[in-house]
Amino acid sequence: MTQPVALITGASSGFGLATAKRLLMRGFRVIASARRQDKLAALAEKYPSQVLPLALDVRDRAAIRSAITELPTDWADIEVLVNNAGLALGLAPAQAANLDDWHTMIDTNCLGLAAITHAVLPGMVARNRGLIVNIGSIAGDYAYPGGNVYGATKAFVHQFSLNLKADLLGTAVRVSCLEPGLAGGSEFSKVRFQGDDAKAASVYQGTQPLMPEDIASVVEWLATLPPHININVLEMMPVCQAPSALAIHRKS
Ligand code: NDP
Ligand code: 8X3
Repeated sequence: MTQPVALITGASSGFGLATAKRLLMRGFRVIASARRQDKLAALAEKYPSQVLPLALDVRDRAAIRSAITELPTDWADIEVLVNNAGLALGLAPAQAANLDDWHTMIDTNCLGLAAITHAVLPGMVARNRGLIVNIGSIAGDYAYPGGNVYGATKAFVHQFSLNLKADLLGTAVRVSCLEPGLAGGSEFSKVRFQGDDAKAASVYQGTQPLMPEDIASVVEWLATLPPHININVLEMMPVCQAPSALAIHRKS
């Protein structure tokens, strides 16, 4: 039997890279996609013939369309799509936020994820098999100061996942939205704080956050469940985190 194919976006670091390694260990072949070709090439070198590097900016609709339609025949039947590419930019309150950052987050986290899905989904439906794992976030469920558009993009991921499931009823194609909380060991906070390592490190000070391998192990679990089970939404947090009480501002 040929090894199933997983397409992972954002496979150059963090959750995506850890998930690629996990699925490779489970016998998948991986189409590893991201913008940084050097990182993808390093992964492909480590796993020759098991990894197909795919340099792609998920904000480029035309590039996505041609990349998916031009996949080599033996890589074209994507069994698992992990829509993981995404980012947060800044933590400023909405009234002080950078509008370009908002556009980048919406273009990447919402439109990019939708475009990849739009390109891959028809093949899954035609084969009547497949799994889409969308990486959302607790930020899509719980508001926090400075989360404004980032949280809203992840609320999109949550609802898009559920609506996909509604459309796919009657097919064997599955959709899951995985929503992690505080997670370290990736480039997420460095990107959010524009390369400020000290600020990024302070996010995790005194905590034991989730790590990319933790998220990868849950994706692996989702990808190896019996085919009649669909996990709709899965929220995960480190033990050191909890949904907080509603905030109240009191006059002093
Ligand atoms: P990383 O910054 O380590 O990984 C983000 C990945 O997305 C990179 O591989 C990056 O690759 C890729 N990416 C970013 N923009 C684009 C783009 N325009 N086109 C293609 N690829 C892109 O962070 P994480 O691993 O932590 O984040 C992965 C996902 O998990 C994100 O969607 C994030 O929102 C979500 N998440 C993160 C949490 C956390 O606390 N870390 C918690 C909950 C959810 P490259 O730069 O090479 O293109
Ligand atoms: C990342 C988790 O809490 O920084 O999605 O938004 S959080």
